[in-house]
Formats: sequence, structure tokens, C-alpha cells
Amino acid sequence: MPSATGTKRVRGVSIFRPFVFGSEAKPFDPNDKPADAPADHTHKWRVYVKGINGEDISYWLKKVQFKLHETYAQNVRSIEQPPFEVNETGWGEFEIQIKLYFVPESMEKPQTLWHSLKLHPYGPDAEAIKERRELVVSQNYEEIMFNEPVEQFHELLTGGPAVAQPQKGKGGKNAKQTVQQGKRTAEIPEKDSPGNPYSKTTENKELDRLAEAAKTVNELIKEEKERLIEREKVLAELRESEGVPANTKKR
Ligand code: SLL
Repeated sequence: MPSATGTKRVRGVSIFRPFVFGSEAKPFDPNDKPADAPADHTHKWRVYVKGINGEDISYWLKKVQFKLHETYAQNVRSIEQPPFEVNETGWGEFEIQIKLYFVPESMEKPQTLWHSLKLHPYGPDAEAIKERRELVVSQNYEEIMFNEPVEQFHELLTGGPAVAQPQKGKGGKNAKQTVQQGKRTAEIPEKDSPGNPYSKTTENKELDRLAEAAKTVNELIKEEKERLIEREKVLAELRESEGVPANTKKR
């Protein structure tokens, strides 16, 4: 019988949800500095947690707490609804603690992430980006895994109840159970778009790149092994040629 409080867990099921977290920063326009910004501030920035391609994640994420550097007034910022973000200005880079609080139905403990706020461009085009005062984006794709979610959370996550069903053609008491999925999924878009680089196409490209890299590594290992065999052969020959005169040497 399902428990009234919904604390029964859906055994053997793990559900993940993708999201993005990170920051965007831009230097002030020297001719148009925001009037309300302190004199030593140089940049405008934003730190955020959001769904892939603008997808709503508030059905599983209830609140995000961003802990900024102590130089900020009220440095712990709790954002209770989307957009889960903090807009600020400042002069320095620092580590931001991001604590994710899940909807109460989940009965899940909060989880902590860290993000390094980037104000200054980095990477090969850093100088050009700085010159043009372009937006500096530093963000990560992340997947959160819910292992054996409680039934009520499973329903929320999948958009439908977890219906344990006997597998087709295998009736009886010991028949294996499958869990039917509802309409909410962890699908990411097929192709990327200007605002969203995370797609199946990107994922496949990355997988191809990894496969290619693994191939290169295997080839290098093979070459290295051959070189090792060659060297061992030389070494054996040297030992032998050294050994022969030593044995015949007369004292
Ligand atoms: C650094 N370790 O020295 C870092 C600290 C602090 C950033 C950076 C503004 C705070 C305020 C601000 O940008 N703090 O409004 O006073 O680079």
C-alpha cells in the first residue's frame, strides 16, 4: 500500500535533470558608468542557475542560495523563484558558493556547488575580447542525479505517477516490474541555438572528439610499446656482448 506521506522510494530508479550554472560579466562603459555603482567598481556581472535552453527547472528546484564574497553587503542572497540569479557590480573575482534547495516533496538535502566568478577574459582570444569589452561568460553544464526518489518526487520529476507494471507476456507473482515514465524528461534539444550551446549535436561532437582522442592515445601507447621492445632488445644484446668478454676475461 502506498504510504500516505509519500516517503516510499521508487527502488532501482535514478533520475537526472540537466541545468547550467555560471556567470556573465562585462566591464563598465567608461563613458557611461552606472551612477549607483561604488567608485572602485569596474564590472557588471550576473551569477545564475538555469535550465538548458530556458527550460523551467522550478518544478524540482525550489531555492538557490548564492554566497558572495564578504566584501559585499548582505553577501548571502537567497533566490526563492526563477530566475535564480544575482545581478551585481564589483571589481574583483572570487569563488561563489551556490546551494541548491529542492522542492519539499523531494525530501532531498540541499547540494552545494562552487563557481569562480570571471570578470576578465581568459583563453586564447582574451586580449581581443578585452579590447572589445565583450561579455565574459564562464558556465558549466551539470546534471543532478536523484537516486531512488520518493514517489511523490518521482511524479513531480516525470510529470506522471510512477506506475509499476508487470512486463508484457510475463505475468505471475515474480514478474519483473518496470516503471512507466510520465511526460517530463531530461531531454536536451537536438541542435544548439545562439543562446544555448548544450544539445545532442554538441554532445555527439564531444563524444566523437573523445573517441578520436582515445584512438590517438592508443596509437601512442602502441608506438611506445614497440619502442620499449626495441630498447629491451638492444639492452639484452649489450648485456650479452658485455657478458661474453667478461666470462672470457683472464685475471
Ligand atoms: C580579490 N580575493 O582580491 C578577491 C576578492 C572581492 C570582490 C574580491 C566588491 C565588493 C564591494 C568586490 O568586487 N569584491 O562592493 O565592496 O580579487
